[in-house]
Amino acid sequence: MTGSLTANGSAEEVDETRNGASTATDGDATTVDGDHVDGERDGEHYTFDDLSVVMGTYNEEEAIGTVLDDIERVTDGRAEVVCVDGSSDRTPEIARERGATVIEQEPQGYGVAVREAVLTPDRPVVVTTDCDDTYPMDRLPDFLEAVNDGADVVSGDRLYHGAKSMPAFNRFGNKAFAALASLLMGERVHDTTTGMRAYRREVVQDVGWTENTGLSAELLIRPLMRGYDVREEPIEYAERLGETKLDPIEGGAAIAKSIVTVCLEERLRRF
Ligand SMILES: Nc1nc2c(ncn2[C@@H]2O[C@H](COP(=O)(O)OP(=O)(O)OP(=O)(O)O)[C@@H](O)[C@H]2O)c(=O)[nH]1
Ligand SMILES: [Mg+2]
Repeated sequence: MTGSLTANGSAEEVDETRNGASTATDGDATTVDGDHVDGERDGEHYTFDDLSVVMGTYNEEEAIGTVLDDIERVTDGRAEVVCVDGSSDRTPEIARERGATVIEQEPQGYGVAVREAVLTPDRPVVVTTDCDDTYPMDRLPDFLEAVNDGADVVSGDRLYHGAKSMPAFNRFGNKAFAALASLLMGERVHDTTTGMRAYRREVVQDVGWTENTGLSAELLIRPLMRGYDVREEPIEYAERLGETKLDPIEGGAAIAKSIVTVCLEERLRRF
């Protein structure tokens, strides 16, 4: 059984035959072994009414107003917004004022918050973002379109356009994480640690998640290695508003460990 990773950076059209069904996708389609059978979709066409945008929020009062206003503007107020919040500043008040659902949680790290955030919605399409105004909410329509085109996971690739606003150390680290994951999966991925992705809800519900700081990488690697249709979508990446919540050294080591652990676990579960 096979799955596919499609990098939407190139415009070449290819036909790929999977599980006896023929599908056409944009970009270079390559396959990895997995166990997810991608059946024909029942002509579902999702709109913003089917979309939840979710995020962990931890003292993001400088940015949250802008991020939520952007989501409201781009989706005509139709997307649901869920914030899993550990803040001691005005972040949750600002979120509630703008109609978001706020779930309070003691701060325990990125992955603990984002795992709860992705598992909360009952809408069929879930998009993650950071609450720091780094990710382009203007691209939500493109992410939804890719899901409507058959993608199970659409992963925002910050490095495709160079990510010049990213600190050089982080850029180097993110490239190294992608190289490590690609090597271990036998499949080229370009950005394993991005915070902006769209998921079909079944994917986040069906896979068990174990990582904390490394959750972003896990959310890409497990679906890909299980044969889901995972596509990378180049995105612009902006400079952060407010303070980072990630220690680059400690966080980087945790992410590298998660990548190795998750890739090995996924290889072992094939036997
Ligand atoms: N609820 C909650 N949210 C968190 C926690 N840690 C991080 N976050 C949120 O998770 C998102 C990602 O954290 P960032 O600090 O942006 O981490 P990063 O993107 O790796 O680092 P930057 O490059 O500085 O943006 C942000 O929206 C944070 O507010 C936490 O312990 N609890
Ligand atoms: Mg961030």
